[in-house]
Amino acid sequence: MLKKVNTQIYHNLEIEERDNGVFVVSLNRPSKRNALDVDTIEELVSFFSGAHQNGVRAVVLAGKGDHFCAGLDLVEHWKADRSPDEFMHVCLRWHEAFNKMEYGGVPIIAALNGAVVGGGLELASAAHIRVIDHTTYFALPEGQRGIFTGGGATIRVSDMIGKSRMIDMIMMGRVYQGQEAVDLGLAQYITEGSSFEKALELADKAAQNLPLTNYAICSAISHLNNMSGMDAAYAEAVIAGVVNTQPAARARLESFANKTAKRVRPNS
Ligand code: 1HE
Repeated sequence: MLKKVNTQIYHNLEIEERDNGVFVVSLNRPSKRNALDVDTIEELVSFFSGAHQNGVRAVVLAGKGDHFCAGLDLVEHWKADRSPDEFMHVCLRWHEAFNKMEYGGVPIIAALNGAVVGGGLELASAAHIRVIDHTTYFALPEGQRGIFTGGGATIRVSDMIGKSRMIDMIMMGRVYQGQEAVDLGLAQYITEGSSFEKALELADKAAQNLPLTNYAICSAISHLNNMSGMDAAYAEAVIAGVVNTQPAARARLESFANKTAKRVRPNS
């Protein structure tokens, strides 16, 4: 049975429920450029751990204010003067949050504006779809700050743009934006209007897919990519056995068979 999202327990995130199971999850520390402190990461873990069971069908992930996210809360980190062990455990909670996002089975559409830098890019890269507008820019300033990535950039950013481009970004502080960022694979969509409006439109569209189909898209593809080819082929067949025979798909298949379903046509 579906539970419900308790929006009251979140403070560093603002959670807004819209129609058809679409939720807007916004980083809500604009005065700190939505820098990721320990509490924000815990709220991300909490929301995304239960999202599918709580009836969340698609998420728009956004940042309040002019910047999506400035990455690790550098002031908190500096003040805490952490030991290696302490910071390793901070990073493990980041991985917990971002893995819950990537593998959680709920479509996450990131609406990116302004700075998407450092850990902000790591967060964005755990989303399934990234939308940018003319304000958005990507960077990995860790090299210049005397630190390194710890929230999965070595995995997800290098997966998106390739290892050598990621090395260049973090070593040189290189910034990417606009169509070039899309061409490199940092985002799938660029819009002339606001990234938020476009992300909402895409989330509404994703939410119209069957939940089990979205679960496979937003979980299985990532898992399968971690496997050997032989294992992935086997696991894909098992997943398709479950998803492609779901009773909820019968009506959609029938409407194709009786020629009432929309056909796939080229873009006009
Ligand atoms: C912050 C942070 C932050 C802003 N941690 N407090 N990330 C970075 O190296 C990015 C650092 N931030 C920036 O380069 C700029 O702040 C921005 C380009 C994002 C925005 O510039 P701007 O001019 O709009 O804002 P600002 O004046 O720099 O900052 C406004 C406030 O936000 C200010 O706080 P205030 O109390 O003095 O008003 C800043 O201190 C605060 N702020 N960014 C803490 N990041 C798991 S490892 C991950 C590794 C990383 O992510 S390294 C971080 C990389």
